[in-house]
Amino acid sequence: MATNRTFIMLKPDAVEKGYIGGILEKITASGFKIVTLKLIQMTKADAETFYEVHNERPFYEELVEYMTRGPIVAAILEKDNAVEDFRTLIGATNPAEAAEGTIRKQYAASISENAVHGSDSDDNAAIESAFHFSGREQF
Ligand code: 3AN
Repeated sequence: MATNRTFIMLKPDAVEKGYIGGILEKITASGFKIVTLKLIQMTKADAETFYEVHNERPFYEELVEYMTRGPIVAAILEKDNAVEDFRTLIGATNPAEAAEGTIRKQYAASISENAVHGSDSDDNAAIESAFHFSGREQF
């Protein structure tokens, strides 16, 4: 996996509210290329594994329930400095603290339902991409 790639998800709240098109438009307008993308339903086991790092946190159960209540969009994006630039584009975890012009400022409802995920490091981008996409699905 090249380090100019990041893994992202549009979470169930964003999909439910019909924000897929608006968020993808903002992503591509910000210079990211979509290298692969799919709509999938995460199982409870998927979400527990994906968010294992948070399993001691008080919001872990709520997070697993939220991430499995409907389909998500999973995608890999490419751009110079993709991981950091995407984190800047999505804004703070808590949308109340997210900067103007960020995806979370525009589309996220709350800290627990915050519309979008972006990997926080190149290593995690590779791990999370491999979790959701087989080699044949990565273009
Ligand atoms: P980010 O998504 O900004 O990297 P993380 O990795 O700290 O934030 O948290 C992962 C996910 O866990 C968040 N996107 C959010 O859905 C949920 N989460 C984080 N902090 C809280 C919290 N204090 N209360 C409820 N849910 C939270």
